[in-house]
Amino acid sequence: MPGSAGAPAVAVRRLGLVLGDQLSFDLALLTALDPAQDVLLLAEVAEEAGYVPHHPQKIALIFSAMRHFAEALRERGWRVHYVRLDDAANTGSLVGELRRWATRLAAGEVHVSECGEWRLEQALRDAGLPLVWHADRRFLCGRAEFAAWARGKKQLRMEYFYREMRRKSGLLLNGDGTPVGGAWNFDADNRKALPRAVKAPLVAHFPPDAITREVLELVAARFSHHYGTLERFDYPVTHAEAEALWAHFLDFALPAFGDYQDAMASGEPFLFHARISAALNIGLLDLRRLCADVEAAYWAGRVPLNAAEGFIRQLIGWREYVRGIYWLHMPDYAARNAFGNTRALPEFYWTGQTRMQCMRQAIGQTLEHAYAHHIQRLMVTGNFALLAGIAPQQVCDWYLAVYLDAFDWVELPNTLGMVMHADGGYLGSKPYCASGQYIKRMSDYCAGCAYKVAESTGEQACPFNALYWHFLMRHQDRLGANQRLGMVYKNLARMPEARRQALWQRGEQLLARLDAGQAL
Ligand code: DLZ
Ligand code: SF4
Repeated sequence: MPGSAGAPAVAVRRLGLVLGDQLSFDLALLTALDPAQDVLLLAEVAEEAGYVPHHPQKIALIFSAMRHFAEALRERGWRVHYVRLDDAANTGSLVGELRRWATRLAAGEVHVSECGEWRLEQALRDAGLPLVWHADRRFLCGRAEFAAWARGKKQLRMEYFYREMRRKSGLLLNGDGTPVGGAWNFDADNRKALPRAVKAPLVAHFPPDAITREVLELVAARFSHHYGTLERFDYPVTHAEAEALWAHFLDFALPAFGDYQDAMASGEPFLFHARISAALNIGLLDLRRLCADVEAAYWAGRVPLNAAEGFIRQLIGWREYVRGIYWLHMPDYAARNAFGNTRALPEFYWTGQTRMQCMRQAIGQTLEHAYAHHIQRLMVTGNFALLAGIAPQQVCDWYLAVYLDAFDWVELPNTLGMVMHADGGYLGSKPYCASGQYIKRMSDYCAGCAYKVAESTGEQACPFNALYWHFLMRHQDRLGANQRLGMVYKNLARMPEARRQALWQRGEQLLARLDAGQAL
């Protein structure tokens, strides 16, 4: 019985650890080890599940995908020790399990892969084990390569890094190395609101199999105190299921993905988004393959350029860029707080109980599906946290906990840098602050809201409006010189003093309510 205590110790030379977000057959570690004589370890541990209150669906996804992957490895001839969360001998941490099994198997070498989190990588380094490290080949740009690109630059910009990655990968390039379509970036063509007549495609479903059902029971019993529901669990847990989700996206959603990438609609949690980020981040899909498929769909005339380029930009541009920044600046990056925010994260982030329809929709679907798309995360929940001056570390912990695809390397720079501008503008040139007008333009939320988006002061006024101006006023020293906010500050300067005062007062009133623990 794998994972059970009492079996006699067998001397093996090498032990390989496969983490819950490293479930790829082409992991460098698996190439280096030999199924005929080496042993693999996968472990479900309380520490990883509980160091932030992960959404129960996220824990279920990882445990189920780990169990399926362990089976698939065994079918390929590997000896796998699999530790279940409720195994009596489980020490509760990955370091503990690695030590226990290294001792028990008298392993001369313990093979591990670069982690997705500084915390865990440090803990493994400090474990006093004979570690052999392997690079994570799932990314296009290695850590050292990114550091070389960033060297000497005071400010980094995704756009220039992205062009490097386009050149490196050869994706969407003409024969002479120029970008297809005459521009590198078609972001301006990714911002259409959703017309009423356009309907989101049907969603692909993944009903739980016996392994997943067992995991769902375990998670329900052990993690019912974490926020989020388990009932609607509907995500791929194997490579084959992830492939099916991907094929569904290519056929049904990618063609319109470019146009409606930033759109939001009530009761439509997924729209034209792929829902593959979690599968990709835990190793069930391969980045290079996905990009090649999207490029092939473009060359075959099945999808427009703004969809193909927009998708590829997210993967080889933004995703790799934030990973590079993470490893370049951890652990200091996590403590950055350029605006000096101290306000606590409002309780309604965990319950969705707010009268703001946009927030209720974004948080509600987060609790139901452990998912919200990038604009909901950036311009609704993120924008509110930025405007309200919430402590960035609390915001980061929330995003890490509630999203299925959130691992520290990708979540932290996105939240701390992009959403909260807490790195002072290192990762992005301007804060993504916006009033209710942006949300109105990109969604149908405001029509169903208790607040009035056209009003900025008074009890019925959309909270985003006054908070937006309050944010700009209170940080004028820091942001006033930012060229990309030039127009906005000009508008502020032109405002009658009485209007400015009224906006400030309304902002103060809203923040006082948050401080008093009231929902808005
Ligand atoms: C997120 C997570 C969870 C919930 N549980 C486990 C686990 O039990 N075993 C494991 O190996 N990995 C788990 N993970 C993923 C790790 O937290 C992840 O490898 C690190 O955060 C680095 O990205
Ligand atoms: Fe959100 Fe304001 Fe629109 Fe309500 S009125 S949905 S709070 S932007």
